[in-house]
Amino acid sequence: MSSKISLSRYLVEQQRDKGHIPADLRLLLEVVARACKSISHAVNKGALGGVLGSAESENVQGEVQKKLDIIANEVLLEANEWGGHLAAMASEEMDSIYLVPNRYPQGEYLLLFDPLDGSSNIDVNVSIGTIFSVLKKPEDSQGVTEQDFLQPGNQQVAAGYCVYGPQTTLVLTVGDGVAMFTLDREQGSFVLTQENVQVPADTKEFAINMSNMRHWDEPVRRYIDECLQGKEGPRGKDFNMRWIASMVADVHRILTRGGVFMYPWDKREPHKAGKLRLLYEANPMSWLIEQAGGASTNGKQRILDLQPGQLHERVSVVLGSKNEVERVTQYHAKG
Ligand code: AHM
Ligand code: MG
Repeated sequence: MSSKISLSRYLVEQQRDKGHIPADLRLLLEVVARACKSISHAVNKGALGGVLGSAESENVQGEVQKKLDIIANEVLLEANEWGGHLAAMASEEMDSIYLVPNRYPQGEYLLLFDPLDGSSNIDVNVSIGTIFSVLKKPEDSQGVTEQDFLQPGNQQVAAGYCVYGPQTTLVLTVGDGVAMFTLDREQGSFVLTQENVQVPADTKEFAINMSNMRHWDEPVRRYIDECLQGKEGPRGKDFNMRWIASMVADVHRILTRGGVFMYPWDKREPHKAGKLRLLYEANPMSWLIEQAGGASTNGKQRILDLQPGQLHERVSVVLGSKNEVERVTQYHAKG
């Protein structure tokens, strides 16, 4: 008998033995994982599946959509709408919320996702991924409105991502630490490959898009400048840099070996609050990082405590190894 633990078994144990998640949430997560599996297949086919390149449309943020952005969005909607566990969904690729059609039973959860993060990497065969966050519909709410989604990240009941790289890996938290599952393509199932993931508190690796340096605010400049000075500078050690331009892949590296990731606010218009979206990028990633012992702020405050004002709100992000995130945050406090 194999001693491998499948995602299904992990979730059953979280429900039955640990009492961490109700049955409906377990089902929801199984469905999200199934959708990720099918997105992974589409991504893998690449040019053979005719899925590369741009579609002739823009999303609500005015970005040109890639064919795979749209496919991934549809896969997630179709997989999740009929199961009875959801009330509504929201996505980076959709202007407003998607209500579960009346012909299906309504559940009590809200699912938010970036169906395919790292869009600029799709056509060049570099890692991309799906990010998701699960909230509970507020109890007093009749029907579902956009307002119901505007909950701080500390209200999430599950969060995760699936990275489509050399391996397809699903990373999940339900508030009981972080677990990683690798897709076994022969069996067609996600298998637990790491539990109790921990981000080291210190690091010598940072991730930021250096081409934006001239737009950064002073505290970010100071932090990066000190890293670049290496052993001879105030930090007394040499730093390495990585920037994949897929948040999923950058965060995956940080969960695996530590590091600090930043997409800060900068002086360009119109993205005054940063580039990344609070509800379906920053919040789920922040919870994962915190569950692994790291930290995540917008430079000033804990991201998970921010009260969202809009569905597609953007936010500055500084996350990863705790001591580095605290340092960047202190520099902002002094500035
Ligand atoms: P996307 O959701 O449209 O793909 O944009 C988000 C991505 C992140 O994955 C990544 O960290 C960032 O954009 C990269 O931005 P840039 O191209 O400015 O380096
Ligand atoms: Mg994204």
